[in-house]
Amino acid sequence: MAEIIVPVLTPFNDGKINIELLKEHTSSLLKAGVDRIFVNGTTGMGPALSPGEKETNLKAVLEVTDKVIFQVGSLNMGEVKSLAREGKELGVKTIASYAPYYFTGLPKSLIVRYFKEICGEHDEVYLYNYPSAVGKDVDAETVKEIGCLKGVKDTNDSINHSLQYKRVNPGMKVFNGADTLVMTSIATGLDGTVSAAANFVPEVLVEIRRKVSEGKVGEAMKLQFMVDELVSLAKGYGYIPSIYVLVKGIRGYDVGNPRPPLFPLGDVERKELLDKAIKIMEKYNKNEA
Ligand code: ELE
Repeated sequence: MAEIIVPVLTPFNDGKINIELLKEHTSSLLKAGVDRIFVNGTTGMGPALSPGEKETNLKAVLEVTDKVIFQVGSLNMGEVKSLAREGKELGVKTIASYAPYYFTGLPKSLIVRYFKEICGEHDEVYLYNYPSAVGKDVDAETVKEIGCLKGVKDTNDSINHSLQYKRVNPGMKVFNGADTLVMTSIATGLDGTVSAAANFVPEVLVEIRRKVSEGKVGEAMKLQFMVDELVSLAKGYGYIPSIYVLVKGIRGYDVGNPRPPLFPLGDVERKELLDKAIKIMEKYNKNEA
């Protein structure tokens, strides 16, 4: 069965990670039917966390579940390797990394070497491919050349790009990371989805999967369109800060705040976002869409 993986947000209060809130949110998502927790992803503000904070997040989530993917990427190879080792020591089955970002013009050979070095520290390494954020595409052919990766989370609007990993690397697990392609990822036979929207509407994603498995693709598509509308609304306010508001407003518990420079939304924006989000959900629930 296709997996629904959540890139869990990182709850901050006064700039510090609130471990208890992270644990509660993680438990709630698992109860809602999410399969694995992706720690220190984009939504978790991975690139903005210190190595110590990445470890804090991991340990908090491990107190709740061992169904974890530990994202360790950064621009300091020594730190990346030490986090990979730490993950192994703590019994984490899967780690992941984005490619070294910011630096332009890195030859492919350096990207290949970066991932090979991580594979030297851990048995199960996934690529987190996110070309629009990272500035480089680690495509299926590069993955073949790397040779040791066991999976990829491809945040990419092209489902064909994700399928290409399967074509070229048949044994590999492939997940698409775009919120708008949850249904498509499941229906095309990828291994699942890594969707930020799973933070605030996990049950809807689980329902999309169920509908697809029952062959009710039209109904699944409708739910997907609801997710798309929510995501598009949230992106208008800044996606990651909005996710905190939507979790609290839709799921009913506090998850703290993001950390500047991802500034939290102001009161007026919060209310506006939530009112509009609830209207979207009501419209679909009443079948008016
Ligand atoms: C996605 C982003 C993609 C989720 C993570 C994720 O947070 O680690 O705006 O579609 O590029 O990568 O949410 O956002 P867009 O896997």
